[in-house]
Amino acid sequence: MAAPEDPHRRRVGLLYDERMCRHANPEGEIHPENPDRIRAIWQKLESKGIPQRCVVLSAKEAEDKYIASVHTQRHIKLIKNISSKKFNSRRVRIASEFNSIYFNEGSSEAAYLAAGSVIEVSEKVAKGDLDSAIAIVRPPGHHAESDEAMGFCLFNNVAITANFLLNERPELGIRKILIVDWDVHHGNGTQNMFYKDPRVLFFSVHRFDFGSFYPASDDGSYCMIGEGLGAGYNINVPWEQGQCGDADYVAVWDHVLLPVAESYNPDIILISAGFDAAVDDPLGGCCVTPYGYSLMLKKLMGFAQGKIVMALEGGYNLKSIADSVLACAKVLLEEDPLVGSIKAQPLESTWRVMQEVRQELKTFWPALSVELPQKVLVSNWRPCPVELNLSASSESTMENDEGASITICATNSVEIIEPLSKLNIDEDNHGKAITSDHIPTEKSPVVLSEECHNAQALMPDKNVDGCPRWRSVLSKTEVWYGSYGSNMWKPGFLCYIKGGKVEGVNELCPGSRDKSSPKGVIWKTVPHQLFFARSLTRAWGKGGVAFLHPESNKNVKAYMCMYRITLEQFNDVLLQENSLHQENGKSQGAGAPLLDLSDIGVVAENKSLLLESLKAGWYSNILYFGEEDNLPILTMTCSCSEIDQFRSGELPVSGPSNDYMNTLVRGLVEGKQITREEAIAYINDAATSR
Ligand code: Q9C
Ligand code: ZN
Repeated sequence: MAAPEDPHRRRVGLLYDERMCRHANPEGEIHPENPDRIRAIWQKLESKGIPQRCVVLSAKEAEDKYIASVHTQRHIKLIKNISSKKFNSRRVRIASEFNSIYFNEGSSEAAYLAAGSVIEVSEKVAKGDLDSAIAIVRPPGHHAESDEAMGFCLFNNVAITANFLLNERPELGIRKILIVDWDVHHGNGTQNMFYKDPRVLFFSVHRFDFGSFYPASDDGSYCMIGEGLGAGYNINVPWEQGQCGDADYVAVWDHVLLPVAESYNPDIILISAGFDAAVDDPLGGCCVTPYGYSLMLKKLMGFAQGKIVMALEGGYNLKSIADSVLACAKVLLEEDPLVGSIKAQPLESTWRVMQEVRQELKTFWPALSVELPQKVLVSNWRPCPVELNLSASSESTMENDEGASITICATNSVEIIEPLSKLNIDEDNHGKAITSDHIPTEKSPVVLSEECHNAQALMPDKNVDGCPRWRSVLSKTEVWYGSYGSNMWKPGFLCYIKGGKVEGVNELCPGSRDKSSPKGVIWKTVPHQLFFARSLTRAWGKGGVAFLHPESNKNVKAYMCMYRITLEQFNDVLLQENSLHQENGKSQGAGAPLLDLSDIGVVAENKSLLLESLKAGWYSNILYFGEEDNLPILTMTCSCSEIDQFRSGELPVSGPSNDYMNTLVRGLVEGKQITREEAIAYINDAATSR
């Protein structure tokens, strides 16, 4: 029962109660949904010292009035009474009238405790008393319909809780709830309860097998997108087959769930956390590892201020579920960085399913309307460079303004690094044009300009000119800013100086305070690897963007277009580059420059400098490449720890979008450095490197 003393430590609620073990199969027969499931989980957590690091809570029975928000009085009455003596002779027969249900003397109490427990921890998370929580409950809930027990589920614990937060505790400010149902079965009950309700976004990823996998109804199809006001707020990702594993789930997270979650911006996330998609589960036939579950969870922690509640649903291999819950608990406790890697490629069917889902939902979620820039490859990956095909293809109806389209073709020259880095190659599109990207328009222009911070507006501590003092100091120092990505195209870069927006870019830039043009432009190559990472940017939509490996490597070279600008301007470029991405877009500048005069000396000495004030940004690492005309040459890129995260899959990696790609080629060609063919070859190379 020890609460963490360190106020900075994350407060994670953990609920377990032995009374929920009293619900058991009366025949004494072996049943997959048995009391040992939650005992095994609890024992594992205890053996690893997890409870001592959490806020341990015990179960509470749910009140009927809360259950009544999703269940009929008839159903509540049945579950309330089914364990009483007067049902002794009829219990088994009644159970047999339901689909996959048993009842015994302990069922009523367990059902009330399971529902009450999820309510209990969720209320604490919503209040902020806890950061997140895990409710180790049974019986599970997500198959339970309003008037029907089903699929081992008596009350729909998660649905009851969602309604409780929305209707009974409005003062807690929970207006939008994301339910993520990663149980291997479709959460039919939850779907039905919120089908017309936009306050609950229900997302379920489940085996469907074209309608033959339990619960084997069409409800689990990707066509079920919600109705009325709830249209667009029901998302099903129906696997066509078993064998789905970490790579498939992570692909769906990166390409469906996370873009939608980002736009929906939930106030809390409830996870219907079944672990029957785990490797070795006897019912699921899938192969998600504990590492996979921990990644799925970690990727959700960036939303809803980390307010996440996991409620156990299914999961029938005792060791698998215990290991998986342990991995999740560690993530919530923010124990230490994840270690592990994703061993397989997404299945070919996963690619197809994602396309179908995105197609179905793209009018509701513009972030999904972009064609996936690259195809997720099936298991036998062949590395292949990307080739720009600048002659317009008549097959492509969605070419960009230049009529350019991208062709991707296979070769077999590049060594394989980390598996997730291979999510960026398209095998079927060999020799064919891929339609070009749309720019997502999920935010209104008003929101966009609010989020694109005006560099001038960020600076208090003003002197008489209305400018902070550091600006006048840094405006007298010049540096070379070495650009290696889209800023190599001068009109693109000038937005960061003069303000405005260039075609193909979905972003209005405030520019620098000092809008004077660069005093010089020269090109250079540096011995660093260019690569593409991340998967979505505000400016370019879907697709990765260019980074330079922070460490030098004599065997490679990267082109850099260097602009001679003032250190004040460089600070404004840094600020804008790091504000592109909404989750990292918090303004940091305030009264002090991001990179001061004294920092120049430090970076010249150490060759690189991690800016603490930008550590949430994508380009927090300043690199130094010597001098030109006695002025330092600087650029910005990711940190070394982010390189590790790209490799582990903790951060997404993705090839460039068409528009982004074209801009790089344009920069290199218009800068008269290399021919178009050479530029294409150069980017091909980078697109298959990490
Ligand atoms: N032939 C949960 O995971 N299977 N429920 C019945 C009948 C029922 C699973 C098979 C599976 C229910 C919460
Ligand atoms: Zn299940």
